[in-house]
Amino acid sequence: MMNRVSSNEIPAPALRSTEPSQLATELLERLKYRIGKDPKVAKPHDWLTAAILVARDRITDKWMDSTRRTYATGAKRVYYLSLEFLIGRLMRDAMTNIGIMDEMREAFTSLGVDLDVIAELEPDAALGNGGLGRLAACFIESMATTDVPAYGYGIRYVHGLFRQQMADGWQVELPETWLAHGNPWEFERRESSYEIGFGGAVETLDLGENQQRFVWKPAERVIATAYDTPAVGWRAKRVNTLRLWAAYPIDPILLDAFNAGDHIGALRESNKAESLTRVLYPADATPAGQELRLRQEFFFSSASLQDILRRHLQQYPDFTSLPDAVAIQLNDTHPAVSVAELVRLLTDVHGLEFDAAWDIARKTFAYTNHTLLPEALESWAVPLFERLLPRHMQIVYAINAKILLEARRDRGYDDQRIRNISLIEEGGERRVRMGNLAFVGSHSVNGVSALHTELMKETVFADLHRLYPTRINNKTNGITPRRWLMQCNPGLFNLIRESIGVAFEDDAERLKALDVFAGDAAFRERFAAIKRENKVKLAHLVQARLGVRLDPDAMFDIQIKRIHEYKRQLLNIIEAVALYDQIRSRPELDWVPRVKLFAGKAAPSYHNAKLIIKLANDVARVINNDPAVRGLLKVVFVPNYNVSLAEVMVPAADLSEQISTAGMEASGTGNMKFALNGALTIGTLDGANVEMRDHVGADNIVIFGMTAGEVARVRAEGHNPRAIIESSPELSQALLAISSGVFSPDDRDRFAGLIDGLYNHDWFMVAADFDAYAQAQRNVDRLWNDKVSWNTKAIHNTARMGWFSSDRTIRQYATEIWGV
Ligand code: T68
Repeated sequence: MMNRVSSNEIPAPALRSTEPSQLATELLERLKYRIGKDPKVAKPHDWLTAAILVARDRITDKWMDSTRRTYATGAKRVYYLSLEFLIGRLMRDAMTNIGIMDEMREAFTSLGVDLDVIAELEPDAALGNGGLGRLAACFIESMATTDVPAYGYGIRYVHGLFRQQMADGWQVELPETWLAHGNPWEFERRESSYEIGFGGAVETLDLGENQQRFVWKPAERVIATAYDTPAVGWRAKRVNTLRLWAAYPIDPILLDAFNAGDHIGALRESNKAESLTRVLYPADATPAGQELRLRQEFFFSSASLQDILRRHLQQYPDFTSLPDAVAIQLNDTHPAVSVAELVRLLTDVHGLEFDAAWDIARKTFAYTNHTLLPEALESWAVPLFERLLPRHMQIVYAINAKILLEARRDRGYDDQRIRNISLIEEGGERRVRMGNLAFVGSHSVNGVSALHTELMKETVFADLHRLYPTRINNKTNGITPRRWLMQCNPGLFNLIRESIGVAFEDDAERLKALDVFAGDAAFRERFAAIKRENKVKLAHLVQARLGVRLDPDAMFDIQIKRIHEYKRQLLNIIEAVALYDQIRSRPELDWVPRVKLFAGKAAPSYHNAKLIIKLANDVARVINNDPAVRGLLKVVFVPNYNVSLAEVMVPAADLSEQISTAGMEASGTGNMKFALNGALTIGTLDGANVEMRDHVGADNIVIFGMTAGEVARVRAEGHNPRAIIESSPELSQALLAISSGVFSPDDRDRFAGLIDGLYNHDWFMVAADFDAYAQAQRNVDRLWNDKVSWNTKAIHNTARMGWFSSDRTIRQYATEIWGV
């Protein structure tokens, strides 16, 4: 009848006004009835919870609309399976996307509370290690923004990525406790629970006529319970679901044992189940290896697939329609066991023939690869895999037999090629290769930058690529411009709006309109002033946390990312030492004042990465306390890098360090965040840097060093790093200073081994690229001295980075892989 809300009904939150007074009323309501507090006694955390509940309630109606719309239209659903979602804080993101940020701030002011102070209390959801997890978080936001009906599936770790503290310059890991104050964003779904099995045996039932049925009888079982978080897109067009699984015991307490006095034993099962989802593995780029990790991978894969199949059967009579109704994206190989699990569920549980199930699986799955590092490719020892997942082992063998037969019989593959494509690595300990399983079980296999995708075809997947030549495709990574421009850099965002209007808010490529403003002196001044304000903000943070004073007029040169030898923080530090030497020996020259900032975590077991952190801190201490370079060079390592710290550091950068050994960084996404916020990049031709150069123009990025092809050639032919070092006086001197203990007087040999590695093999081409890097840095100095030219280039970077929006990436996945 009437489409208006009657007076005694609660208006849908989406229809409620966003007047600050209305929001203030809602805040007080939540405080009283949901938290049970009077405003007079409310603690800051109570206000945070109230704010999140107000935002969440407004999102919930949209959420239900979106779900109804997906059912009604029979739209294809996308499932993004990822062991990691590195979300960070959600409140600002949600409020910006539903358009109540400013009104909320006003509402809080009217209640005598500062929203910005409250917002700082929200813990980061750090359910990821680095780029891979952050990409998943950007994708979740962009899938909602571009109106793709999608679910993210992952694990609700009780402890996310460890907190990093410094003890005398060494990294110390402390547990992270993001759930300590509860999580007002999530909805627990007790009704969405599934049993997950491990171990046991497989029974074969003979059905006659050569027909068999297999029944897996697991020895252990746990329950997977869903926790849902709404994921709201820009302008709240759509709200999708991030569904994270937690493990619970089937019997919370063994009463017999308890009653017999074994109080600890009575809880053993319960502890074992819950330990499954307790912690995120903190190693990036190296496989975790342990049994618990394989358990985590299978646990979340199986729960997600059972959930997907249940939902499918609510709408369709059987599974023949699965590939038309469902697309499942595997974020790296961590969920690759899903390929075998889907075949098992379809055959053993739902009674399909193996060939039909295999056909459905292949049409449904797609796989994204994020690394070529051979040591980073996941594989599981056959005995472990077989013990934990006996039925899946059989299925892997069955798939393998099929693939190898086709390759040998139809394509004439010889023994060597067969060995390369096999799902089982032979020779020595037999292992299940998860990359090959994901490859053969998917209709699409994508890399994350153009270069990386080409290298996939030439290296790890060469023989599989020859067998399936249309399967590998490229989807260059992107970042969400909401978090990485609008929210983290409001000054720049407002300047852009004022200058080119609001169209870029819905289409980042419209940032192009900013290009002409690079020629406008007044605009350049304002652009530079905003950068300076962002630098002041970062300087305050560094002063408060480390007691180091930074001059916001110095060049802020920033490298923030996981600490890894291939990312070459060491190259950057050695260059700082060389620069320090030069400034001291020729103080009369016109040096450009620089602050070199670092941040990033090392995997707890990665010895050299931890040593590199210690080196950065040792070098920083010496340089920052030397009056001879005061005001010209500072080095700072900011502890506990996370998404929230990135949101302060990225907008404050003048220079972005993207200096990985060419061919080793699959894409990088930090590189995109910096350039979008008006930093110049110094970088190698690696990952997405190559495409960034194409977009921003070769004049607006500083490229140096060996190419991926050159690195491969030198590695194959062997090189003589010692000779290279000896022919570079600057480098020799810097290395001598480090290895002889100039920066570590308390332990002069501390860095000797690290530096020896450069003399002896230099696998990451630190020595080989040093001179080119140092020269590129001096070119950067020259550019810096011409402020008009620097600012012009910076503006071109912002204007031309729109293509790297994750909205573009998601549209490409949607049309070219998912068919939605
Ligand atoms: C990163 N990979 C790539 N891995 O290094 C980076 N690995 O170039 C790329 O931009 C990004 O993925 C997104 O595509 C990772 O971040 C991990 O974090 C990881 C975690 C566990 C195990 C292995």
